[in-house]
Amino acid sequence: MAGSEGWWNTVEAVDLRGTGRQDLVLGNLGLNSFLRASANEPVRMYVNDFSHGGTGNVQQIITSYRNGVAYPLAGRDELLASIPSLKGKFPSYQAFGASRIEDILPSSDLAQAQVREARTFASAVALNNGNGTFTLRPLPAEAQFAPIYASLAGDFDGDGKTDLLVAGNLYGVAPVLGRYDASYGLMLRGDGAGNFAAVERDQSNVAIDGEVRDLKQVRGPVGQRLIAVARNNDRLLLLRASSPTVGGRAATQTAPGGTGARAARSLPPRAVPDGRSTSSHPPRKP
Ligand SMILES: [Ca+2]
Repeated sequence: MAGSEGWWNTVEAVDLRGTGRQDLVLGNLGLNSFLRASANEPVRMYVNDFSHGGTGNVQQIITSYRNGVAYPLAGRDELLASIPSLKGKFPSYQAFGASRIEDILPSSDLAQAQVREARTFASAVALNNGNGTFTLRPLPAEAQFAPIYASLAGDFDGDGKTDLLVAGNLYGVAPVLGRYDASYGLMLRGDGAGNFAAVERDQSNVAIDGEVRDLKQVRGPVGQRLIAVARNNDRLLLLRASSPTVGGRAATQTAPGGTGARAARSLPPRAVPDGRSTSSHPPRKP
């Protein structure tokens, strides 16, 4: 797909519209970042052994556009730490000023660098047109507040149309960017045609903190639908995803208009892979 270069974190293939074709749910960096990317002003990453250290190590330099000019994301101190040879060229902050990457590094080093470009950071769905092409459709603004690293499709409100649960966050990033922690998981109600609308948290009861890295639907002991939430450096979390009713149709048990997913309970400590047992998420009563 032209112009779809991004910092994609996750892809899920699922028939979102009942067409019999697999659409894609795509988690990207999101749009709540210092970094902005567009078709004409991509974020670039230059990778090369700019320090000429001879150890085979490479450095990555990210640039983004501000007022029509691409500047390195890293400041003088950060660049000098990874490329010490620049100290002679930029003895002061004043000398560094608003240098472009072309002002900082020799053209030969840049010519030999691997360059990667990102042109969109919006998390999206890609709708399968059935002729080998896809149409990229960004998810709503509420889904762009944080990077998405996991998605799960399912009919969570029982209206017969496929909905989405998305989640993510990213803590280990450069100070200039700040950590991406705005997501508490988000339920997106599908209209069956590839459009999705954010569901308020007080309706969805979805409140997942941490760095979510995977979502999977599982069955509980009596057949109830549960969503397993895998988080970096944290316990596995189980959410309830509606309940079967007479006739087997999935229906919500939350407040009217709700979407049916709510925190069920954390796994008992013995089932926690990392052995930690303290709980910051006490069970919620229905
Ligand atoms: Ca639905």
